[in-house]
Amino acid sequence: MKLVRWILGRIILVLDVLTSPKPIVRDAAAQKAIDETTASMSLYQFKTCPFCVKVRRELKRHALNIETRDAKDNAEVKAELVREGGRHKVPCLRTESADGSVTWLYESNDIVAHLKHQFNLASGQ
Ligand SMILES: N[C@@H](CCC(=O)N[C@@H](CS)C(=O)NCC(=O)O)C(=O)O
Repeated sequence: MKLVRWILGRIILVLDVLTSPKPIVRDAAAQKAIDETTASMSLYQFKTCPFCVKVRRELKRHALNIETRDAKDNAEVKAELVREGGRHKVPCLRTESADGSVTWLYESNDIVAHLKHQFNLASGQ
């Protein structure tokens, strides 16, 4: 079972690389403004989780530079997700506000919808 999961994981990664979306290009000022906001975000994820791949592809497509944290192999990151987010489930988007408050958003569809709304992104943008 572990081997099957490993093989499926590699297939997912290869397909992801082969069909990787092309990032949109913004003018420097617009990208800088977005980068300043996304600097306070991180995506807790597993490398081969298909839901995480889906979110990472959206980040790439929309040129959202959000740090990714490995909640599978990094015990510290995993513990942080469970302790502060409440569940060991990925993907999960952590956002720290200017006042220091932190939100944890689970569910790939919700994460993508939230980012599209926050940055006013259309599908092709
Ligand atoms: N409906 C969720 C599904 C997420 C999901 O099932 N993630 C799996 C990894 S692919 C997970 O976190 N499993 C918990 C674990 O392995 O401990 C989404 O779309 O984000």
